[in-house]
This record gives sequence, C-alpha cells and structure tokens, in this order.
Amino acid sequence: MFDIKPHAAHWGYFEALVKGGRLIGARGFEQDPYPASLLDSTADAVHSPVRIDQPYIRRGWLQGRRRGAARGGEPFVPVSWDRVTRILAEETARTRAEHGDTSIFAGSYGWSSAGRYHHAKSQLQRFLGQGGGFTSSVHSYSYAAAQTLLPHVLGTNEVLLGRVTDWHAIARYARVMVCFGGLAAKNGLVSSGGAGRHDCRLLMQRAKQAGVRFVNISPFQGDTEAELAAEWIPIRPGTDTAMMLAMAHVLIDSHRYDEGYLNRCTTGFEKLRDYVMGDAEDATPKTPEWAEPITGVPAQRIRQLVLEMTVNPAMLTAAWSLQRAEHGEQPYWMLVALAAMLGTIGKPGLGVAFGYGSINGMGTPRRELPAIAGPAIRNPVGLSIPVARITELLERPGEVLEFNGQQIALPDIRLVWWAGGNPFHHHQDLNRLQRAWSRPETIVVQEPWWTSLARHADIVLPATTTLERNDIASSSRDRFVGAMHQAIKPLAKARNDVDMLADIADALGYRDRFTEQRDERAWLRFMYERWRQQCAGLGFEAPDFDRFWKVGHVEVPEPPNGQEYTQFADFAADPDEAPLNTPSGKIELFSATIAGFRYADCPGHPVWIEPREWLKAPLAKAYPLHLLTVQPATRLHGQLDTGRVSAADKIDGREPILLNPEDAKARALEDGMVVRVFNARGACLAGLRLAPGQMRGVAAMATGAWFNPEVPGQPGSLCIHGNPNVLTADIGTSSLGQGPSAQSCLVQVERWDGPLPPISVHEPPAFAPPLP
Ligand SMILES: Nc1nc2c(c(=O)[nH]1)N[C@H]1C(S)=C(S)[C@@H](COP(=O)(O)OP(=O)(O)OC[C@H]3O[C@@H](n4cnc5c(=O)[nH]c(N)nc54)[C@H](O)[C@@H]3O)O[C@H]1N2
Ligand SMILES: Nc1nc2c(c(=O)[nH]1)N[C@H]1C(S)=C(S)[C@@H](COP(=O)(O)OP(=O)(O)OC[C@H]3O[C@@H](n4cnc5c(=O)[nH]c(N)nc54)[C@H](O)[C@@H]3O)O[C@H]1N2
Ligand SMILES: [Mo]
Repeated sequence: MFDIKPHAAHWGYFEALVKGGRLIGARGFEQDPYPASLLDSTADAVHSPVRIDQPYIRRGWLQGRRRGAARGGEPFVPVSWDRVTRILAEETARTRAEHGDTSIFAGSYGWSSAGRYHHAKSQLQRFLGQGGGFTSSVHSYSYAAAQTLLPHVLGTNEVLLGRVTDWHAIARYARVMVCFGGLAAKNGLVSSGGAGRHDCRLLMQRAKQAGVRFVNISPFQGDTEAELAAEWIPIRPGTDTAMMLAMAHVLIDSHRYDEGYLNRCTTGFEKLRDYVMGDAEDATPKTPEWAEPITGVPAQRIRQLVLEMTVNPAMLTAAWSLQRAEHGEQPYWMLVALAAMLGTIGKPGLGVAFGYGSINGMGTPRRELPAIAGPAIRNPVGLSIPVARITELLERPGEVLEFNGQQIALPDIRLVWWAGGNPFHHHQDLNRLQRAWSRPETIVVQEPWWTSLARHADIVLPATTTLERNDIASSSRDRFVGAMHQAIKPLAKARNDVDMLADIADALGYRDRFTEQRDERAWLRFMYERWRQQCAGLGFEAPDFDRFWKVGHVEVPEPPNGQEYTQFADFAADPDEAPLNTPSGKIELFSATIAGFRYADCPGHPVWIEPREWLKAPLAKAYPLHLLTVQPATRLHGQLDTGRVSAADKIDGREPILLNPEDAKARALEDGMVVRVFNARGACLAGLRLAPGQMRGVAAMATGAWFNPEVPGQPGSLCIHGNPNVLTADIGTSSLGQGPSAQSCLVQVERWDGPLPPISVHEPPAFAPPLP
C-alpha cells in the first residue's frame, strides 16, 4: 500500500506515508495525545506548485543592476548548479576583498526546519564563518526585549526559555494562576526542534482539576481554552505595566507585601516604591484609579485580584507577546517585581515565569539533559546587530546603534545571504524593509519555496525539504529525540543546504574543513553518539545510534512522581549560598547597570511609559483600532501557508481579521466581507470575522499569509493577501532591548468594494529565458 517512515517537524513527530515516490500524508506520533492539525498540510507543502525547481538569478542582476535595484518585480533566469556555484564563490571572494568580511550579512534569522544537522542557518553560518566571517545578529524575534532585560534583573534567561517551574509543581502548590496574555493553546502546536508529545494542554487541564483558578488578562477571551473556565479580564493592549503598577500600589498601601523576602532576596525596592507611591519625580501615585482609564480595567477589579493573590498562593505569567511591543521590557520587569513583593519567587510552584502558553514544552516536567547539537559555528568577525534592527542596518551604514549599553557601528552591507528564515514574513513595516532591501549589491536566498523572500532575492538556490533527507529532531524543551528518515527523493533539482554550500566551499578551497570529511550518515551518528555520552554522564542511558535509528525515537522518561521542579528554589532558600548572577546577587528591582546607560526609554526600574501607538495615543483619532498580530493557529509563521489547513481558514482567499461585532457595526461591516486594513505605513486586504471575545477597539490578525503586493517590486503597494507586517511599526522596544515592537500598531478598517485580485504569491513568479 504505502511506505511508512518516522519523521518530525516543528509541529510534531509523525509517520510519513509515502506512495509512488510521493508523500501522501502524515500520521501523528502514537504517543502524542494532541497531534497538531498542521500535519494535514505537510504533504501539500512538500509537493506544492511553488517549490523552487532549480537555481535562478534575477535578470537585472545578471545585467548589472545591483545596488539600488528594485527587487521583487523582475523575472528570474534559470541557471545551472555549476554556474551558480562558480558565481557565488567569486561573489563571496570579491565582496570580502573589496569591502571586508563585515560587509556580508548572514544573521539569517528564522526557524528553518526541525532537523539539527540540516539546520540551514547553522550550516550557512558555518560556511561563511570558515570563509573569514560575517555580520550576524543576536537574540530572537520571539523575546528579544526580555532576553536583554532579564539577565540584568534575575541573572538568567531560564525564566523565559525554560527550564521553568513545572506544571506538576504549579498544580500542587498554586491556587490561582494569573496570566497576562492568557495561555493560548494554538501556540502549543509547535516547538522549535520538534515536539514528541503535545502535552501543554493536558498539563493545564490537570492543574485546573487540581484546583488552580485561571485568570486571563488579555484583549482576547480566546487566549485561554474554555476547558480552563478562566476568568476573563479584558485589558487594552500595551497597558499591562500600568495594571501591574497599580497592583503594587495596593500591596504597599495595605502593607500586604513580603518585607522579609524583599530584604533578603531583592535590591532596589525603595526606588520602585517611591515611584509607585508618587514620591518620585513624576509625583503620580500609581493607584488602581490611575490605572483604570489607561488599562480599561475597573479599579475595584485590580484591587480584588491582587488581594486574592496575597491569600491564595499565586503563579504569575505573561505571554511572550507582551514584550514584542514598544517598552516591552517594562511589563516583564514589573511582573518580576510583583512576584517578589508577594515573596513567591523560588517558593514551590509559585513565583513568575514567562511563556507557559507561548510554545509547547514550557513547564513540561522533564529531566535536565542537553538537546542534540549540530556542528559548531565560529564567526571570527564577532560583529552582531540586535536581530530586529535589520532595516536600520541596511539604511544607516556608518551610523551608531545603541543597544544594551553598547554602541554598535553599523557596517556597510554589500551581500545578504539568508537560509532558513524569512524577513518578508518576520520583519515589521515591510514597505520600509523593501526600500532598504534595494541597497546591497547581492542578495542570496536558499529556500524550498518561492516565498516572498525568495522573490526579493537575486540568487535563488532550491533547497530540499526535510522529507528529502535524513536528520535528527531535538529540542531543549522536549523529552523526545526523533529520527527523521528520508521519505522521498529530492524534488526536481533541489539540493540539501549543506551540499550546495560544500560545493561553494570547494570552489573556495575549503570543502574538507566544511564537511569535516563526514557525510550525512556519519554526521548523524557523530551528533547522536556525542549526545548519548553527555547523557550517560548525567545518568541517562540512551540506546546506541543504530538502535535509535531503527526504532525511530528515544524517549527520556519523565522525572519520577512527586519530583516536581521549582525554579530559583535554591536561591530563595539561601540567597547568600546560591546567589543570582546579577551584580548584587539578588533580584534587581532597581538596576544600577541599566540606570547607568541613561536611556530615557528604559530607566533603572520598571515604569509606565506611553507607547507611540495605543488606543489613547493622538494617532488613534486617525487609526482607532489597535491591531494585534498574533501567531497563526493554521501554520507555523509563513510555513505551510500553501497547505489546506491555512487555506480552509481564509475568507475569499484573504487572511481573517477578528473584530468585535460592535466595531464592525459602527463601520457597516458584516461577517465574511473583504475589508481593507490600513495606516500610514501600508495597507492590506483581509476577510472580516466577527469575534465577540475580541475586546472593543482591538483587532487581531495572524501573521504568516505570504506577502503579496498587488504590484510586485513596488514598495507601498497594497498586499492583496493579508500580511499584517505591511502595517506594523519597525521600532526597537527601547535602546536597551532593541527588540521588535510588532504589537504597537494602530490601524483603520473599511469595506473593500474594489476587485479581488487573485493571490499570485502561491504560484511561481515570472521567468525569463537564459541570456545570450
Ligand atoms: N507582526 C508580527 N510579526 C512577527 C511576529 C509577531 O508576533 N507579529 N512574531 C515574530 C516571531 S516570534 C518569529 S519567531 C518570526 C518567525 O519568522 P521566521 O522564522 O523567519 O518564519 P518562517 O516562516 O518559519 O521562516 C522559516 C523559513 O525557512 C524555510 N525553510 C524551512 N526548511 C528549510 C530548509 O531545510 N532549508 C532552507 N534553506 N529553508 C528552509 C521555510 O520555507 C521558511 O520560509 O516572526 C516574527 N514576526
Ligand atoms: N500554531 C502556532 N504556534 C506558534 C507559532 C506559530 O507560528 N504557529 N509561533 C511560535 C513562536 S515563534 C512564538 S515566539 C510563540 C509566541 O507566543 P506568544 O507571544 O504568546 O503568541 P501570540 O499569539 O503572539 O500572543 C498571545 C496572545 O497575547 C495577547 N496579547 C497581545 N498583546 C497583548 C498585550 O499588550 N497585553 C495582553 N495582556 N495580551 C496581549 C493576544 O491576544 C494573543 O492572542 O508562539 C509559538 N507558537
Ligand atoms: Mo518566535
């Protein structure tokens, strides 16, 4: 009938069903209680009509139109692998010789695929690192602001990335879990590096059954599943810090905070207290009555909730989305401060941690073991930008960027090379990016699909998908390791990223250094056996490689019953014996280091600073809706957008926009209509979906519908498909974190009576015959 091969993706482990050389389906892993619906799109994506069949070069690039070219609108000329390999070797060598190694940008941010050996970005960076180096990027779009802030405050990022206090501990000890931004179950569909079991939903249900009450503080009621029966407190987007400050005010005013804990475990409380109580420069007490008109949350509700938290043991959490906003550092710092005032950080099952509802595996009980690592990357150049400042990098060569106390001199980028990520998906203000994108001389992209990024490249290299090669899936957040067996032959002329790079390295004289003289199978065996040895040292005996490969996975057993994990427990038990990795060894509610940077947009303790775009901003007169651009339930970012699950959710082929029925009525809009969403930065079409659970004044669109400008190559053109990043603001969260601020975005919505142009981005782009 059909062949069955074990395989894995970020959206889960599965069995690939193969017939006649084609992938015909994907069946969820037998141990997975909630296999992701996204599996249904896997085969559509692999055999999609927008697979790139062979190498291509933009015609204008071949004709010498390079710096200043309007990319995205010109046809592509087919070229052979031999020719493109030679051109890339020459182009890399020439760029290095004429402009230096820093003129090559290969931060190449993105999720790539789950396999750790064929991880496209890692292989690209290894290749360019060995060739002399490149300008890179640091941190993640997911949580860049927090990644910069939290080491100053808690001395670690573990509270953000995991291993965090686990659900067993929460179920046993917490009685209320207060969730800013909810615990959106859709986000648990994925985990970077693959999810063996999707168990986040199950673990939340168990906590509920054990008696934990959930509170969802969010503009969207649907941010917790109905089965959790959470209380919903609607809040204006971007204002959580104000609510938290008011909660702190109540604690101080009623003397209900844990003074002993603050003395023992924190530093700088007095400064924060003065600010909260109105004794600081701004002379404004941050009372619940002060917070009510900002947040839209009744003062009485704020008061009751925080007083409940002094009686019922509380776990506090916030979604990662809160810090992908202007001043996104502030709600995170203030939530840590609140937990410290309650004296709970490090107490069994209590305290604070981030992202329990942001990805599968946060809080899943597991043993402390490493994930399988791919080949090591070395970059001799050592220059990195904060990841979300890509447009500025291209716009402002020679200028200086403030970042976490450093001044980064921006290099002059001549060559951009991307593999396994998609800035035309992930970056904000795509029209601005598109203008800046004209500045490099050459843009190289390795991709399996004609994504919007591939369409805006000069040199396009067709990559295989994971189904066309062997690999190993592994995630630091998962108990499983997965064998990814090759299921089908490479389609058309697609090649593995590592093989195309090895050939270019060969032309440049360093193939053996790049491959380390191992082939695919030798690498997988090497990576696996190295991991097996590390595990043995930590008391876990994994099977040998051959056995693992045959069985298809390894499961690391759960910790024995009763062994729940609480983060910061050692510290809370004895802060002198087990100090934090901060300058004071304690939780820094005031940071002298941050204060020393003298950033007006991120002073030495948590504060409320109005963002430029929120519902009470002057700009809201013109653009009265706050647009949240959330993670898609039907895709992984831009991946799988061509699949049936994503297609079934669209309205007339356009990405849905969720609006409160009253907001729709006020604009004479009806469910299912196509609308135009716009602001001064751009505009897109979307399909209207009425959502009573969406707070008034707040709209939501998922990211990931492929950017489809009506006129390709023309910045500012209407996106006819519904990519919300034509609307979002490209500003750093602050001079400290310089993270992305996608959630700070005001828009207006109106009906669209114009024609409905067909979606062209799901078809291949225009081609031109080879040049004479
Ligand atoms: N407005 C707004 N924007 C956002 C966000 C938001 O909340 N709002 N969220 C941000 C966040 S948190 C993130 S993480 C980013 C995600 O941004 P990205 O990670 O850049 O998005 P993906 O679509 O997953 O891009 C991965 C690309 O790798 C390609 N790929 C997959 N496998 C392979 C392979 O084997 N080889 C090669 N060469 N390529 C491969 C895929 O086809 C895909 O195009 O988006 C960010 N953007
Ligand atoms: N299915 C699926 N799951 C995914 C992904 C995917 O592409 N598809 N992407 C993964 C990635 S890369 C990441 S980083 C995580 C991101 O995980 P999150 O950042 O947690 O995800 P979001 O969906 O952006 O936001 C969660 C909720 O926060 C609420 N929210 C937004 N702004 C505010 C605010 O100002 N205040 C409050 N209180 N609430 C707010 C929104 O209503 C939204 O539904 O998701 C991961 N999970
Ligand atoms: Mo992310």
